[in-house]
Amino acid sequence: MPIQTIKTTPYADQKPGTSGLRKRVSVYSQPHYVENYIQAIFDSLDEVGGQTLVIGGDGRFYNNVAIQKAIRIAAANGFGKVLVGQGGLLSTPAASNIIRHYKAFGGLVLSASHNPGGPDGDFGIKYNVGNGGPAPEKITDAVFARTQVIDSYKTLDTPDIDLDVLGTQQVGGMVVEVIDPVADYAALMQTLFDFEAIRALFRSGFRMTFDAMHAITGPYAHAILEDMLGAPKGTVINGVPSPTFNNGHPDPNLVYCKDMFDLLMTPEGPDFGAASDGDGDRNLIIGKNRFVTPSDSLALLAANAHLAPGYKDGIAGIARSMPTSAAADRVAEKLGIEMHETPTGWKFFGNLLDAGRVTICGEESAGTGSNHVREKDGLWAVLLWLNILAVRKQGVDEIVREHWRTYGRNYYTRHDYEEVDAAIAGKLVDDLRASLISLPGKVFADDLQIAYADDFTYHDPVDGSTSAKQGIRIGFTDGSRIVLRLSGTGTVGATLRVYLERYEAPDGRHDLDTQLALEPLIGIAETLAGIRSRTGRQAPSVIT
Ligand code: G16
Repeated sequence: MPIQTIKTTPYADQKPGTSGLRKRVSVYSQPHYVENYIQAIFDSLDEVGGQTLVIGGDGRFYNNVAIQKAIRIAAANGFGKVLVGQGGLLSTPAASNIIRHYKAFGGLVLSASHNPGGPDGDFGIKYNVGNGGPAPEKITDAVFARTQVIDSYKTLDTPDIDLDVLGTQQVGGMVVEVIDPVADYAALMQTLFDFEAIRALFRSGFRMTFDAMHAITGPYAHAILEDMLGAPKGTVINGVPSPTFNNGHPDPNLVYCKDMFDLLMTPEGPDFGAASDGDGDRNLIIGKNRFVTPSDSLALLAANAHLAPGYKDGIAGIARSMPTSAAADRVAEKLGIEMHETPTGWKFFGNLLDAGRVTICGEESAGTGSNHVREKDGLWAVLLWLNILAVRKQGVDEIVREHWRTYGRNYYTRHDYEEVDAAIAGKLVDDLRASLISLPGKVFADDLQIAYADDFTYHDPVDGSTSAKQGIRIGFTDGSRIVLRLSGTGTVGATLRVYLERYEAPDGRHDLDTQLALEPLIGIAETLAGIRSRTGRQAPSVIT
């Protein structure tokens, strides 16, 4: 079968963000757009001849089109084999596991995560390397550079392959194997968690609801929670993946899972509520009368991980992204283990996990995971919570309160200003950055005194690389913090994120309303950055 070399011209906007290249479907649908990007990825890698590539996505609109293109380009570039999930489906953590389990060269993960899908929604392509994790900046920078000069790509003139039939097919000289998307992942979960204890929990009448949000975790949750762990049928809701997420927004937060939250706050509601996002790497955890913030969840999972068989010997260390609250730091301190603060983006955890320096990682953006894969993992977090609940025989609220009495509470919130004019947002950040040097020592109401103000630079302790300009940190003498940065995952304009945190000691007040507890810091952020006057927004678009 002759390899076709197709002439093309570069697109200026193919710079990967926090997590791959996320754009509107209308952008991805432009002639050669997908082809350019995938060829640029392959051109930026070492020799791919004869190697195995994993491909899968969250089933969103355009998934099937992009997968067929990717398979042809992979074949034309000399890959020996492609492993693809049946129906083109693989959750992001399952894709990471498949790459690792089958020792593949890397993988293409097709998703725009929690962003809406459909013809007017978003699509995304991310390349993961052989450790199963997102490509490091060295590679994403090279990919972007390549997209700017690309003048041709390679493909084959072959019919679409049937993604619904398990087994092998041939595309040019390359084998394509369609695999069960769930089996290997479910087997991995069985090695980590005490399935018998969780089965007993469900037998005892414990009730949960899991919202798959019409996204990728439906098949995984049905198989693991209902079929393997014996949760009653109906525990998983919205469990059939839809290309448009049933016209919903697959972001498991208190805005898009408000119905579940409300249910959990009622006496007749279930004991436990959870949800995952478009591609299955984020999680939402709600107990009866208790929402657990992602930052607290990270700390709680780290403190209790030893109760699950996969972590029974303890954890080596914890890593969190810089804007994530310092709740986990207190756990690491007590356990006497390493604690790392990294830039936003799961890719920064890869080296620490590979080097065995940390076992559990997490981010304020509803992501937690461990060294079992190199992505955050929504269902993993849910199963670890279930394992902990089964062993401790306590409710979520009780466990959370005990945790605060031991470690103190980090009140925490994030205010997002979405689709702000990019130039205005950029200037706001630049001006704040320029003022940082003058801030230490300044005192505000409530005796809040600035201890340090900087723009976070990460020095990777494993490979020595440096990543600068990762977000503005303003720290106070009492441990409070304001963090401000621009999102790297938005697709329209700029999203300004303001993260606010205040520490309350173990014997302090743990029952305050979060927004009220953080009010003084919210005021200081406004004073320092002038968000309202500059953006014209009177309130954040989303508060989490
Ligand atoms: C991605 C990244 C995360 C990051 C999040 C938010 O999550 O994988 O590491 O924390 O975006 O990033 P930003 O603040 O730059 O928008 P996901 O679930 O969208 O892949």
